Amino acid sequence: MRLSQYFMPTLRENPAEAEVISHKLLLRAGFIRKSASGVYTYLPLAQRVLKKIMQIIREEMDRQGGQELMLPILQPAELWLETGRWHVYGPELFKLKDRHNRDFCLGPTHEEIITDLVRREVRSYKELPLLLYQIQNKYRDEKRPRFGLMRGREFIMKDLYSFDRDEEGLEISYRKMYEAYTNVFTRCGLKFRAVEADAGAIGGSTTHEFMVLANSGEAVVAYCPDDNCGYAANLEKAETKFIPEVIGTPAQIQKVATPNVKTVDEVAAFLKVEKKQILKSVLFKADDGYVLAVVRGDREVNEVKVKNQVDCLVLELASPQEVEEVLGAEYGSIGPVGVEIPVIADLEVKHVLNAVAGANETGYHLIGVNPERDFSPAVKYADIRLVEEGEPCPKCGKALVFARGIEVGQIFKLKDKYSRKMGAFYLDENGQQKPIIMGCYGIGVTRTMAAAVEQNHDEDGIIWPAAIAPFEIIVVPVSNKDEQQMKMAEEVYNLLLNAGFEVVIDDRDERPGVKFKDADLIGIPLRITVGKRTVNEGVYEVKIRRTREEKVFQKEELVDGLRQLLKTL
Ligand code: 9G3
Repeated sequence: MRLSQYFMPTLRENPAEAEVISHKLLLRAGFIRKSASGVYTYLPLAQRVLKKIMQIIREEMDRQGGQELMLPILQPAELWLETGRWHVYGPELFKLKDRHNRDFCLGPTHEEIITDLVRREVRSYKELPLLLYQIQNKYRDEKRPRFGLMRGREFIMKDLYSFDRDEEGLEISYRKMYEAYTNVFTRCGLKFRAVEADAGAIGGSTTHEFMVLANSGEAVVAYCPDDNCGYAANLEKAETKFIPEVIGTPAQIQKVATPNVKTVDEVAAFLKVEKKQILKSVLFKADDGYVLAVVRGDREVNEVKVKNQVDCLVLELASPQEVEEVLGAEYGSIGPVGVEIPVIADLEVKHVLNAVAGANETGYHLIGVNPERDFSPAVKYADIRLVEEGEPCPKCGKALVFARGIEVGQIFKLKDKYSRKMGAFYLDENGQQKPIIMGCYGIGVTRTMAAAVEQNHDEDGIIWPAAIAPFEIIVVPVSNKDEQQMKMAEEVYNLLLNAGFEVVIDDRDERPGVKFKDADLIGIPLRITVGKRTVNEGVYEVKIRRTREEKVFQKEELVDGLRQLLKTL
């Protein structure tokens, strides 16, 4: 490929609208353009990267026995009404009508469509297991599309669905996908971690997220530094290792005035107590009811853990007005003593024997609170707090380490959630009808491309891992005016093409500085400079994008030398 003809519109300035580095660099380097909010055009450079990622995914899915198919993007409302998800997802679904006024949506995911297919076609245990997948555009009308390719409204996803006879079969399919995903992200040259996650709205038990590690990631993962232990979970899921710490000795409960003292820090300063002696109370609205979560003042509430303790569909923070209505006080003065709504307290709370808590009267706190004595007997104690870095690993006790990551893959056990709702049954060896046991497994393809940039860049631009780089090598003649340089550049370009490399030549009539800057920006792993030294001494300077290291090769050494180098990048 010749850069003089290549459709690669680069930008000199950083685009103002881009909030994250991958968005900035992919725009600047001419990989993507925005078409509408959360909708992007992938230019030739991006298409090459995406095709490589998709090829790796296809090979790894096929290796595990996956069969590729293509499901419709346009999906009839009837199927979504069967599972109830037409209304659950509401405005996030892109809905449309055909000329007969029939309702459709653009597929945000394909559980309904594929379960419909399988319930019609699969009859017997002999036809199971099945692993079916596709790579396709997905549509989600996000409230706030953000961060470029990270949260688009149209994006590419690989989605695979497994169909098994029973849970043992599902376990095997799940492990196959875990292995496939590990291979995919390893082959893409990305640093990543598989972490336990909360199944949340999807339901089911076990779930793992595959996180590309990057400081800009939105998600926090907690992991054990000991590879033999291997514990890793996202922050919402990460369990705490409960170590009872008795704080204080029982005292008489008393109400004290704490005017304008609201936050835990203010209470600690005003009453001259340690933060861990204070009880922090947070009111949640759980469907139509309320629940009060209580943790020690030096801890934070983990909303996901609270939700798992409460039998409800939606759990959200109560508004200041709701706090007033339910507890009769402002947020800074609420507490668990004497309330009529359900109270869930963290395991540690029970051991604060002389605690400070809001009095449910604005401007007042209670001191000398003893949970066992003063809370309603209906209180429930559970792990509902966020784990902190350095706390003991719940599995082996070593100090946990935190890292930031970007979720690029997720694997779920759906079990019979969809097959029961939609009537996807099979007949077993004894002629008995049973629900098909399902799993679903997704990789965000366009998000993986963006995550690769978030993880691999420097101040000059992108640094593609060789396996997913748009080109492996860029040949740069320093001066287009120098006929000898141009001739030698063309020669080496053809030599490398014939040797099977993915190579591009920068034959544009630009100053060398511009060419070098663009090569760095686009992020091609290896750059070969053809300049005076090449003409005079017959040597080729090879610059490694990632390390900025320069190596010098004779023409005869070039093909082998580049092949070796690329293996390491
Ligand atoms: C919707 C809308 C948004 C959604 C969903 C449905 C997320 C939805 C979860 C999944 C689960 C798995 C197959 C591949 C692996 C992940 N956002 N999810 O179900 F209608 Cl609008 O997509 N699906």
